[in-house]
Amino acid sequence: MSIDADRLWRRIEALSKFTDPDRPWTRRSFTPRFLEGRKWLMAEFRAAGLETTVDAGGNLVGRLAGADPSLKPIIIGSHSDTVPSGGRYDGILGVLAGLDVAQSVVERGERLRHSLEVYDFLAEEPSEFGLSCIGSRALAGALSDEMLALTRPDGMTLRQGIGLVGGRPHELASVRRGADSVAAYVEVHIEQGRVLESQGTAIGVVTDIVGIRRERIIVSGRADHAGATPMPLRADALVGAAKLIEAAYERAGARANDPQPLVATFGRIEVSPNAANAVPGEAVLTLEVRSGDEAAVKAFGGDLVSDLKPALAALRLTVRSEPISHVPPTACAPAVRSAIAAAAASLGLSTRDLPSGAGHDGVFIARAGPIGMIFVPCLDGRSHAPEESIEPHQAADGARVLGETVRLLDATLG
Ligand code: HGY
Ligand code: MN
Ligand code: MN
Repeated sequence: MSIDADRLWRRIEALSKFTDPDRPWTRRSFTPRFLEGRKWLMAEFRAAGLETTVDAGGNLVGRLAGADPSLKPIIIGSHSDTVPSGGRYDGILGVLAGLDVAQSVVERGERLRHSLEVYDFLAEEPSEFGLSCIGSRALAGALSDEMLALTRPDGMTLRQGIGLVGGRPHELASVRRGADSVAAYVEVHIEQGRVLESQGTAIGVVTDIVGIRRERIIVSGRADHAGATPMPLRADALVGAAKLIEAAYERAGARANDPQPLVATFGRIEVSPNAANAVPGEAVLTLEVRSGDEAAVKAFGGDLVSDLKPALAALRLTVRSEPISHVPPTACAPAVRSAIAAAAASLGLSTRDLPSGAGHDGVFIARAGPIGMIFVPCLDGRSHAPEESIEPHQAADGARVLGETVRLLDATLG
């Protein structure tokens, strides 16, 4: 199944240019910029001949009906939102590769046995509501009322946000896919690490996607005058936060060479009153822990807080944590992995198996059917940074392998 490599690259350049001009490459979910990108994408889906809608969960979906309506659909795609100042290719590569594969089917006058659905999942990256993978959670029926009530800083609820992007939050049940309702899900993505590039390998066949747990850790002390409060009387919440951050860094660092390494990040911190002349009274930190070892992911934050409690109490501080989200590690399906490897081999592209340290929508789609992921190398493994970079031939390799994988799965899956 051939794709049009020039068209794919032109589209990647065009969609990435929908960015906040002062901080490339930023297209945050639920913003006017995101909706501009979506409008462009929807027009491209339609022009390519796909039956295109925004589903109740706010996902953009382009569909090609298959010849056998009794078969479950094959789903391909990724996401068009970005992290702040994020990468140019994280997400859009998979959406646009999926679009090109579907368009190539139309142009060749072919009809697949299975319906083919191309998804731009809503808000794969952590959104201003504090939640990620919102569109794929909707498919899995994993958006709880509590999640829908989450608010972003301007007071909008996630329920309202889904409406803002054209979804229908009161009809979420209509997008839910039960167990065994998807023939296969395949996503092309940049690796976001250095393995493929350092080994000169063209294609990564993902074995599994790490588990990710996010917790809010609240350190409470007392806000005081920064000049008039003697050091021994202070209860400085940020000093306690610093102890937690250092301990987490050391504990995760000690597991760097484990068979299932663990990484821990405090990527967000809010201090109040956040003034140069006030002792910090409270620090709210977001801890994110990732590993293929589910038990380790679950235990890390709780152990950290309970072990450090006495040291923080000695600083006149209290500490508590609240869970934000927990997604267990997810295995890619052997049948999809073999199809990807066979597809790459038939195109003369080298492959290797590797785990994904990044999270992806596939972890939710896995509840409805077998999933697989195709990784392509990215420059110096950089991602979630403006420097993220790939070459046109790497994008084309990913799309070609996706097309061939779809062809193989369409021929072999029931
Ligand atoms: O955060 C992640 O792993 C991803 O890039 N969504
Ligand atoms: Mn990302
Ligand atoms: Mn991504």
